[in-house]
Amino acid sequence: MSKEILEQLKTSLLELDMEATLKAANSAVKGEGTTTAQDAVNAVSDALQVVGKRFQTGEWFLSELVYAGEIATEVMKLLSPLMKADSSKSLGTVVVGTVAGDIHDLGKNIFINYARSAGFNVIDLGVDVPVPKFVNAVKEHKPLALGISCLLTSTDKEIGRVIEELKRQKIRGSVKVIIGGAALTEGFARSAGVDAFVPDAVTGTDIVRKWSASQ
Ligand code: B12
Repeated sequence: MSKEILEQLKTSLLELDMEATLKAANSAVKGEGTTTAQDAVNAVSDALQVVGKRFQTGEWFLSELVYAGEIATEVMKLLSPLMKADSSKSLGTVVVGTVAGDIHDLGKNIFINYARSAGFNVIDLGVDVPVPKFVNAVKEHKPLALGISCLLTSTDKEIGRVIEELKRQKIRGSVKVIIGGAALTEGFARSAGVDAFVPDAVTGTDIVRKWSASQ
């Protein structure tokens, strides 16, 4: 996969050209050139940052935001096989979901890919996950970590609610909580009482790997 393919991936997505974007992603999957799946994921993420800005400034409308999201979803389906590696021994279980009221899942799915390829058993609760579903999954699967994704500032309070419910049910001490997503910051993470906030999926995987090693 060459730099040109990554540029093609980015510009095609920003031109909302599904066919050309998938063609560029296909070349990436076929391993033409030297760059990695992470480079391709970064190219998609960069393009989506621009999509977000265009939406924010009113240059693009909801229909364009939705279609860019659909293209990115298809691209991630093609890229995810590249992020998977064989691992015979599980490093532990990680439960992951996107908070209630939020249906963004691209970032969550990238983290899941990386965590699985690192050797974790990942239980994916999906999107729009209500507090009881997070808490029941912790009770049922007894994971090493609970990963929560949140892209909307209107739904970030859900994270504090999950923490409160884990405390109320006296299981907060049994699980580490890691959060990620565009709406979140380090300061928010501290006030919500989680164990870690990460800006990207690779850092997130490194942190759960460290938690697993120090068990
Ligand atoms: C694509 C997109 C959509 C798609 C989502 C498709 C999908 N399947 O996910 C669709 C069209 C559905 C959508 C809908 C909406 N969206 Co939207 N969307 C985006 C956009 C452009 C990209 C998000 C994305 O996927 N980025 C790429 C991924 C890879 O990045 P990421 O999610 O941050 O994930 C990385 C890290 O954060 C981390 N990570 C993420 N989660 C987790 C979890 C764990 C456990 C870990 C360890 C790590 C981790 O790892 C990832 C990889 O490194 C953003 C713009 C932006 N700048 O983020 C707006 C954005 C998030 N959306 C926004 C809005 C307003 C909406 C809508 C409300 C629009 C509307 N009026 O209807 C709806 C909300 C629907 C809902 N109820 O959820 C706003 C939010 C503003 C705010 N501050 O709250 C943004 C910021 C756009 C903007 N600038 O205005 N959206």
